[in-house]
Amino acid sequence: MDTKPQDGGLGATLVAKNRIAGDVRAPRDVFERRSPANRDDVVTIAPMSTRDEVFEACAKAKEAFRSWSRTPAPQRALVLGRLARLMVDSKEGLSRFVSREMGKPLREARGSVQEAIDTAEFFQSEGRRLYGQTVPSELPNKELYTYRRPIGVCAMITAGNFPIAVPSWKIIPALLTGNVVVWKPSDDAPGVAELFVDLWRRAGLPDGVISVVHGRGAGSAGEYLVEAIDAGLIDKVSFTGSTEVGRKIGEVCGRNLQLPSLELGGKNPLVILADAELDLAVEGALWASFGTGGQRCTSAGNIIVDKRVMGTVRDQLVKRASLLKIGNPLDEGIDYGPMINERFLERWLAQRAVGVDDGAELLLDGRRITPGEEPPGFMGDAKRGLYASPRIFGRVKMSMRIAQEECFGPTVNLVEVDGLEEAIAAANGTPYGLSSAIYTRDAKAMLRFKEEIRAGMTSVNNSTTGAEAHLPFGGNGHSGNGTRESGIWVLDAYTRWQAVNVDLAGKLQKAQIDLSDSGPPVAPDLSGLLPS
Ligand code: UN1
Repeated sequence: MDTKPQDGGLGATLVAKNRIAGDVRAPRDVFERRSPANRDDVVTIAPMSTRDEVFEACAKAKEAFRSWSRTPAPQRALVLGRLARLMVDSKEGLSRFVSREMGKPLREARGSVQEAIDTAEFFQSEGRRLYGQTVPSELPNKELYTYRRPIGVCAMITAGNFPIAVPSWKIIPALLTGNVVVWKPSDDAPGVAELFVDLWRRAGLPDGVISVVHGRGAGSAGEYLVEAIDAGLIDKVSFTGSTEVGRKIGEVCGRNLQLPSLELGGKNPLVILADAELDLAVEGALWASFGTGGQRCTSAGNIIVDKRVMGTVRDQLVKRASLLKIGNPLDEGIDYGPMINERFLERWLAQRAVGVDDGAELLLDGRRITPGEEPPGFMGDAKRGLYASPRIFGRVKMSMRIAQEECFGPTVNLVEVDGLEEAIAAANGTPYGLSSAIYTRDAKAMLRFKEEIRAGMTSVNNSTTGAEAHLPFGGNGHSGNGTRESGIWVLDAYTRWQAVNVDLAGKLQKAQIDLSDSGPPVAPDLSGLLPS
């Protein structure tokens, strides 16, 4: 890969490329990705793809589909095994690059690379299963089977907050099952995409099986890829991003009779009942709210607390949040780094006035961190980075906009309830249903919560974040369209069932008609029921 040194002693700039069917294309136009920790640090320069390039990538992918889909699954899986080993070997360098490019703390970046390794290892083994079924036939001398068949050209559109883990959830199972991929990575992390695709190449993935088209969303590569659905160039879409964009993609897929995988927003509830182990609950709430600077789709939005323990939870949470160490993501000592981009920062800044207008109480008045106004212990460059201190709203009612609307960033609401019933109602009181959590020692309350919460994922005595790579990931309501990623469940997203029957009778057998057992020898009198 190309890198060029930058002036000013910053890291080298990575030059990312479009790879279309194995060909590296010289870009007509480019965009820069600067580190959110230091806007002077140009981390990556990436091509701004044209519509023609995106369409060409899709058409070329279709050509590659013929041979890749016919490659035996255990052989496809070997590529995943090599990819996993390459990621293990390059984990530290990759993680440092993730931190520098999108701003999550190095510790978490290592976790997100590990998530991709776990996914590759899981699906390597799945390549030796990918089971279908044998099914008994109702006719003699006849065999019935089912097979999973790949769908074709899969368009992947991914977000910048998990720039290697979430793409791996999509690309790895799609390729394992014999599909081909055209990937539009986030413009917040084009360099991570370049490195990831380079590892695929080194792992022996044939040219053309994965193509990358860089660019932005609206009016750029993301939108062109969606246009390619109507042009008949794409068979399946997998998207992680906002509910608003997911809805538009869903509409285009719907009119093309396609079922996309949509992983969308969340306003995730974390419930703390009166009998909870409070230190554990506060620690979980703190991590769920401010881990990754609140920029996970699984971040907690509403902390729903029984009134009997609200005072203690509020005081502890506010105290601990105000002590969080914010700063350079590559510094091992920080709790969270910068906002991923200016857009998230602007929305987060605007959320303050929404909460105040709604009548919520500002328990911790998180602000943009500016030079001269750094909080104690701040370890970043306030002039050059997009930093924000934690915001906590108290006295929040579920009817308020801040309780209903997702806001990526370090902000969380405290909602007071009286007992389990009210807690469940509040937890289900948003249009979303991605992840959720409850802290309690009461086994019956755990059971009730698991059964009644509308979310696709639920933690008991753990935070709302931290899904594992072999469990189904996905949400209900406005959090998605019911599809799931990860584990064996994602196989249904990238394959279609084929039913096969093999007739060995040597004569035409008619299903449902040529039955050797035609039922009991009784003829009920239907004369009163049938028309004469
Ligand atoms: C996301 O924010 O889109 O469960 C994915 C978690 C991570 C994945 C989050 N393993 O928080």
